[in-house]
Amino acid sequence: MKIYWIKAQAPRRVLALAKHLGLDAEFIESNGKMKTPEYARLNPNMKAPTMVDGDVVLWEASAIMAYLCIKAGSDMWPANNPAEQVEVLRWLSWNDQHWAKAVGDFYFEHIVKATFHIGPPDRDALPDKVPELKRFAAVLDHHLEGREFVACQRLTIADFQLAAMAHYWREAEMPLQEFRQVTRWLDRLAQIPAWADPWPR
Ligand SMILES: N[C@@H](CCC(=O)N[C@@H](CS)C(=O)NCC(=O)O)C(=O)O
Repeated sequence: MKIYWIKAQAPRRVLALAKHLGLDAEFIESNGKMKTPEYARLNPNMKAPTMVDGDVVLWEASAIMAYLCIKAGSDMWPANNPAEQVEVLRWLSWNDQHWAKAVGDFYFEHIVKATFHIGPPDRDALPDKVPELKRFAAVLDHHLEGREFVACQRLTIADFQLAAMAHYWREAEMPLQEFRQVTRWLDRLAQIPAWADPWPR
């Protein structure tokens, strides 16, 4: 199996899961190599992550995570439990429609720019984003009352999906301090070795 990655939040979810599940894969760092015709044949979006496993070529981190769980026999994607699948799917969708957009500008200004050396953070761009961030952080905070994990009362791919950018909340200056359940959940995830350090050597 090959996993194409760059040091960014979507590949991070897949790398962390592969490491957490102990999957054997060739990890191919692809920064600066995704706009080639060869890569575009695998992933027409020319983005990372991309996974190739025999004849299976897959892009979109959440789909790759589900595939890896099925391959490893892990219930982090509950392939054999329709009710749990619906529960996880709800949070994957919520992330993509709401949460990722709410935290994304903070992550971009502070983490993406620093990682890829594309200039200093534009802090003036962020105050306008605070109300939307707090609106959805409140939804998650309420949901996490009395829960350790986002879905199914155990670690699932929904946790990795939702935490991918929020993991950096302190460095990215996301105003999440008041959302104690969210920060507790993020700190708890950060104790998982593969989540804390997902990057291949
Ligand atoms: N929805 C996609 C997001 C893919 C994506 O946007 N990847 C970013 C990194 S987080 C990327 O490859 N950026 C480099 C580029 O656009 O050139 C997924 O979940 O896999």
